[in-house]
Amino acid sequence: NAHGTQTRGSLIVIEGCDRSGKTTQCSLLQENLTSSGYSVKLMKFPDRTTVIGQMINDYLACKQDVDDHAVHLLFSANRWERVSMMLKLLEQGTSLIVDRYAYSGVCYTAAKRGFDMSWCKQPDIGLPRPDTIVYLTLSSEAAAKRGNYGEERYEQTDFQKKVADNFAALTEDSWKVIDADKSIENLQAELLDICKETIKRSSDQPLYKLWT
Ligand code: Z5A
Repeated sequence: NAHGTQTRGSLIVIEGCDRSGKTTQCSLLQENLTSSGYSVKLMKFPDRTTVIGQMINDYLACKQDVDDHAVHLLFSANRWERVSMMLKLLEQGTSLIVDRYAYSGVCYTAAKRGFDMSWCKQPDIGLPRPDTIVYLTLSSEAAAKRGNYGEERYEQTDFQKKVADNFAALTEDSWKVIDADKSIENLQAELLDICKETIKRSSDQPLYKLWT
């Protein structure tokens, strides 16, 4: 900027229920933003490449049973183990496009019997707060028509319905809620505009902490 200080990157989170197209859209965002000259890195939670991520992967693939409380904490720990890298990149001016974050953490666990949103939020308090949260909605009927549905744990329509209700309860005014039942190209155009606007708006703003 005019004073020669480096502007920070933006933290942009894409949330949504299963099969809403988050992964498809996030990769396209990375491609399109990079080719327009933005410095962008794609991240995905759960990050299955770490030791904790592998434990989560075995749980999701139904290879391993884990207590519901313990697995909730693993998902959170999997985010915390990436925070120092995230802060470094943001500080260097790289924007992060993040496929799922703490909001998935809260909404999926809180859909289980005996859990409430307030307990579920606790371990993620203090994570970097996103500059923008996009929430992609998709009806369970539309989701069921998309590929590979029902292979992993959590992929049953009644559970997904509870998750969607939790997202609706968690949504704040600042969230961008977008109907994902449209072509990949049209959805991408909308998301690209949101990302560019966020990067412009937040570059000189402080980065806040989640749920504080
Ligand atoms: N979970 C949790 O419990 N706690 C946590 O803290 C976190 C996650 C972070 C795995 O997540 C599970 O972990 C997830 C939440 C829980 N449980 N469930 N269910 P994941 O993100 O690794 O995996 P996933 O939810 O199964 O997401 P996904 O497979 O990555 O789905 P997606 O990213 O939303 O969609 P996609 O892969 O881009 O697209 C799905 C299919 O639809 C594919 O065949 C596409 O070609 C097709 N598609 C995409 N867009 C369109 C459009 N626009 N039209 C038609 N078809 C499309």
